[in-house]
Amino acid sequence: MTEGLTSYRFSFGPWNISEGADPFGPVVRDPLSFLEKVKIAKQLGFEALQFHDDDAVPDLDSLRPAEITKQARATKQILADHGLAAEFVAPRLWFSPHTIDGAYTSNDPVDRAYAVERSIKAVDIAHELGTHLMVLWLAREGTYVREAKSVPQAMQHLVEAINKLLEYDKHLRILVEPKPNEPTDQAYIPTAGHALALGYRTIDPSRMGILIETAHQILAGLDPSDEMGYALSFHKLWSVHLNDQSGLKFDEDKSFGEVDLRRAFNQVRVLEENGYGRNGEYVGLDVKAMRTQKQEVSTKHLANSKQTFLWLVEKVRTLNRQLQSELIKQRDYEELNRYITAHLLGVPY
Ligand code: XLS
Ligand code: MG
Repeated sequence: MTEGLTSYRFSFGPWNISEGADPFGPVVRDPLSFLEKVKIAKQLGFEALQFHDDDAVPDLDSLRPAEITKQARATKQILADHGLAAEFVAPRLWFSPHTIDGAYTSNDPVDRAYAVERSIKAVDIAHELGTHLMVLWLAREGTYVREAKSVPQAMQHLVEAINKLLEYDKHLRILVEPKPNEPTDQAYIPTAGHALALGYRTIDPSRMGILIETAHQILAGLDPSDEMGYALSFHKLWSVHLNDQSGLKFDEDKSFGEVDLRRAFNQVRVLEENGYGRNGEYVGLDVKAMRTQKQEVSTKHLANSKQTFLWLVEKVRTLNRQLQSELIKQRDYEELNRYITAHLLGVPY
């Protein structure tokens, strides 16, 4: 364990303040402008925003390079005016007609070329926003029908696409965000292990990292704190998307710790015990406001997730380590359970 206390810095993405539409019903809240979202981020004590390329430059595909640069600079100015940073840029490779059947791994070479071109534009935007980090959530890289694609071929396409990005910008660092399904039936990169191995096949593994999202790893049937610990052990955990998830269903992006407080505690514990945040990593959230929230209280999921994280940091810091080691030595894990429960509940042990 590293000495001294980490002072955590938080981030979220503009898509985390949303209007409440779901596949079965329309929006229920008014949209907020980017500027309003920036003000909320500041008010709630966040220090950075995460971006999809078109959060920074709307309608990106219809703009000329000079227009893209101009808009990216305008976005950067708004951030600078409010003392916020951009954590990363993620190319949105799941909206265009060119990405219906996958992006980097589409069966159509024209679509694959689109995906790389679009990602290069995202690299340029990241540059303007002052970040070297790009997140790849590989939304449509996967299959609905197994026989429609070849996994080895898809891996080759993925590696080639990533290599082009690494070559294009020598400072770029890429974080793969694994997810096992949704929107595809089966995604090619479902876990930290898959993401890590993919990185080692590229031309520069030292610039390939991982972003772990809580809900995604629960959907993969794994414990998010173990996935984080795994990535940390390779020094590859460069960002997180904290949230929560109730069982195996659609990706819920619930507020952090809302479903399983102990699971949340263990994520905070593994981050804290392994010095996460000391190299400038942000505590990123990827949380969704419930459709039932009224307009005026539609950012509480952000405030609550951050608060829960900080409460749990206190729980980690006040854990009786001597008792923990003693119980481990005795192999009395049932007693360890009881102690952790009492500690989390704040009742006398
Ligand atoms: C979706 C992802 C998405 C990424 C950013 O499931 O979590 O929000 O984090 O592209
Ligand atoms: Mg995410």
